[in-house]
Amino acid sequence: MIVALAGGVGGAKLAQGLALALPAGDLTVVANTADDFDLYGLRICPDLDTVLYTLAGLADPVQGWGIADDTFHTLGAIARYGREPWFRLGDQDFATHVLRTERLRQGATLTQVIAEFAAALGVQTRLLPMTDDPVATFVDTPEGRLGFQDYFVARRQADDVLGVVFAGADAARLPIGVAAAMAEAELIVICPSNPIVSIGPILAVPGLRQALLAARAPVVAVSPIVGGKALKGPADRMLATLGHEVSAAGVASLYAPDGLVDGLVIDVQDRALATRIESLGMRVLVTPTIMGGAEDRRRLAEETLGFGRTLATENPSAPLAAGEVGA
Ligand code: FO1
Repeated sequence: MIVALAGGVGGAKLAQGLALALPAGDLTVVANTADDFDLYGLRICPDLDTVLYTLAGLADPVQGWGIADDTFHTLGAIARYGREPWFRLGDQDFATHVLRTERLRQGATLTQVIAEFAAALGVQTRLLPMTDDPVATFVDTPEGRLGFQDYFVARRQADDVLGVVFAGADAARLPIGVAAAMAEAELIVICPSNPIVSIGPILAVPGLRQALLAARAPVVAVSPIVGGKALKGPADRMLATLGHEVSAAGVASLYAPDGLVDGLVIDVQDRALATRIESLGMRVLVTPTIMGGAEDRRRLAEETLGFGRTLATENPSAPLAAGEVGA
């Protein structure tokens, strides 16, 4: 069994590739929930939904979030009441939020609700929230502390991020099954999601980091920074304003402490960084990492799985078999 940690769009793409590359039911995805928030009385879980819709083949192929060919009549009607429709919730997407909110009010956990949705949509991957407890990301900016979606969507990531807070993380508990899945896994994959605000909150849930460190399986991350730029979203600017190098090597140094990660997959554009990244104590696989459609996703997933298998079995001095490894 393979466990993947994922944020939104980039994480969802690799999760889909892994689901395509593995036998049905062999994948568990743990998704970030610190972007979750309430709007119009409904509980919105953007990263979980992005992974769910992507695995179900429903995701909008252009923006990566929301449902393909959705319409926005409900949001238009909300705007008639004078409410600014700043967060683009489609009509079909609304159904997910309405039913989730109903189930949560009935006392179901988010883990149960997502499992019900996944079953209804024919998704065979086990999709788990990082916690059933409330955790909320806030970003500190020159304008003050902002809620995550205020920063990300309403203000279009225009503010410099000077600090990040995961409110509630200290008291959050891992859902049943996450620690066991990590202990049993053959490989743990950290998807190419923002290391600070997508993977950061997952690692902040007490017990998760310890489970990663204790896992027998190798841990392989895929860099979301290619050629010094984020593939999507503000990760590059966030790394810069938080004092990190904006490169795959900067991502490597975030994941290097305590030997958290055993291997990093970097793009061919970043080949020159491989030796420096390996000096941080992890192996490197150099391969094209920019994912378009399902074929790219599956290929990157297969190469990541092959790299992980090599790390699990290799004698450190032996030549690596999976793709083009090292400088
Ligand atoms: N991202 C945007 O940039 N603008 C939106 O209007 C927007 C709406 C939206 C609706 C549902 C959903 O599941 C996700 C949505 N996202 C939107 C994406 C999302 O807010 C962010 O990509 C994540 O929170 C960051 O991973």
